Formats: sequence, structure tokens, C-alpha cells
Amino acid sequence: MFVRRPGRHATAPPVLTGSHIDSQPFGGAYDGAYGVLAGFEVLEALDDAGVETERPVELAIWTNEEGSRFQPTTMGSAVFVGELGLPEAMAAIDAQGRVLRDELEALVAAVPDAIHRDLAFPMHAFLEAHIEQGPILEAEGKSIGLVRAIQGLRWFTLVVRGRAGHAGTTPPSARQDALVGAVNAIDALNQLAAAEGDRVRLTVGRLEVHPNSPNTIPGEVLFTVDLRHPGEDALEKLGGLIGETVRKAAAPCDVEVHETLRSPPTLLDDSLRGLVRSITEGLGLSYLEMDSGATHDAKNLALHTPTGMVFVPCRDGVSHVQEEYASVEWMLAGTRVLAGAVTELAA
Ligand code: HGY
Ligand code: MN
Ligand code: MN
Repeated sequence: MFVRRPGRHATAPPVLTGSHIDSQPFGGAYDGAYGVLAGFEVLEALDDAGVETERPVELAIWTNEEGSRFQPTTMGSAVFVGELGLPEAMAAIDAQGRVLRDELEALVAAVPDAIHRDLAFPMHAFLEAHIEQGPILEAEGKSIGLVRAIQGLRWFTLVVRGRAGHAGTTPPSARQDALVGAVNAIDALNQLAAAEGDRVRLTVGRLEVHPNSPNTIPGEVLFTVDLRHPGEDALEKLGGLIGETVRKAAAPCDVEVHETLRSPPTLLDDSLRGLVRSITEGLGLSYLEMDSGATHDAKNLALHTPTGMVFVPCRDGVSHVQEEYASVEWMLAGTRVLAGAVTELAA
């Protein structure tokens, strides 16, 4: 979704800001939503100040950044820049078997007078305000994070297949318990990650046991792997070991490995960060140059246009939980920086 504020030069590539409004199943109220509301504030502040910009300014609300219901994460912006094919995204299925295409078409039908935009339309720059989702800014007492890079991530779905059977009559020697296989595999993956030190992030966030009955030996187990690292070589190396590590540990069960996302570490635009830095200094705000542990739509937009991110602190660095929180003061500072940078870019 794009909310457009016209500029003097109607056909000039617009300056975009924005983020996402989808959340985690038990997520907080700030991840994504802050960047969208900050973008609305920028549009309204330009109106209140009667500022006419040369370029149009647009607020983008990207679809399905979280990838929690429909995989993969950052789906909408990936389709927009051509990193993910539209048919592939439309075919995504959620845990209840609902297809993304049907859900999206129902939504679009609800707004019949919406104007449809081309994918990958030209833009002058994209700037996303977001909570840090980590503890650094708060711990360092800094108001603004100037983001240099977004760490790489690879997503996998693994299916361990054994043999379902009766819990009471099947002796250990005759069992191929898919859950035992999956548990051994997850343990082996965590040992693999532990050997890489403190910079790697390996998370098994979803595990589905079939038939999921107390007195039937699990015949099939699906689990996901979210693997992240700031270094491209380490991400390649570790990602390349996922399949064999799981196959070895889950034996004699069979294993199916699907990689659903492969996203290298992404550098954001230096000159755009320089502009944001000068705006931040002009406002007398403290700041820190940093990298992002979380992924963002900005990772995809960086493949399409000069892209930057403005971070604000979040309490205790927690996110993707309902305790997620950012103070009005923190969010206001980030919004002022965003307003200054967007206005300068669109001037
Ligand atoms: O997964 C992420 O890093 C983002 O917060 N959705
Ligand atoms: Mn987010
Ligand atoms: Mn998130």
C-alpha cells in the first residue's frame, strides 16, 4: 500500500518512507508500526507546515514483512523489487491450508477504487524508521541508530519422516520415531551453531508433529530454521551444512530440506546515511552507527534504490513479544530525523 503526497514535479521518482503493519503471533505494538506511523507524521507535518516539495513523497506499507503466517519474511518488498516471483508468493500456504492468493484477492476486492501500481516503479530513495529490536542504543544512551548493514539470513523448512505406529505395541527396535529424529537433528544444529561463536543466530521457531497424538509414534515432524550471520562466508558455510547435519542426526528417518529464503548481508547507502547523520547532528541528538540484527524491508529496497534506516531504542532490547516498548521521546526523536531527511531528499 502506498500513500502519496504530490510534489511540484509530478513525474519525478518519489521519495519513499515506510515499514510494515503485520506482526508476530504474540508480537508487540512497535515493530513495523512505528515506521508506518512515523511516515504518516512526516506527511502530516509537511501539510501542517505548508511545505511543497519538488518530488512526491510516499509512505509505503509493505505486505507480510514478518513471514510468520506465510513464508518467507519480507515477502511484499521482495516481490516489489523482483527478488521473489509473484506466482511463488501467491502460492504460499499458511498452517490452516489457506492460500495467499485467495486471502490477498479478498483484501483487494474490499478496496475496489484503489489504484494499482507497477512493481519496482522508480523511486529516488527509501528511508525506514524502525525500533532497534536490540539493546544497544538504550544501553549506550543514544537516541538514534544510523544503520550501516542488515545481517544476512537463510530460512529452511525441514521435514523428518519416520514411521507412525502404536505407542504400546511397537518395540524400540521396530521404531522410526520422527520426533526423536527431529530432536536429535535440532540438538546437532545447535552444536554446529555453538562452534561458530557469538555472532551466529540459529533459531528453530516452529515444530509440527504429525499425527500429534499422545499414543501414536510420530511419523512426520516439520520444523523451521532461521539462520543469521553478519558475514556472508559464515552464512554460506553454515547454511551449506544444515542438510547433512540434519540427515546424519535424524537417521534412520528420512529428511526433506527446503530452503525458503536466502538473503545475503546487505549494505545500506553511505551517502543517505551521511544525510541522516547531518540531520541528527543538526537536531542535537546523540547517535550510533550500527548494524541491524533484525531483517527489514529496507534489505530488499536497497537492491532497488538508495536506502537507509533510522533506528530508535526499545526497552531492554526485547521485540517479537508483547513487552516490546519504545518511549514517545525515543519515537519523536526518530520521527524528527525522518522528517528532516525526507524533506531534504524531496526538496
Ligand atoms: O525477523 C525479523 O528480523 C523481523 O523483525 N521480522
Ligand atoms: Mn520489522
Ligand atoms: Mn519483526
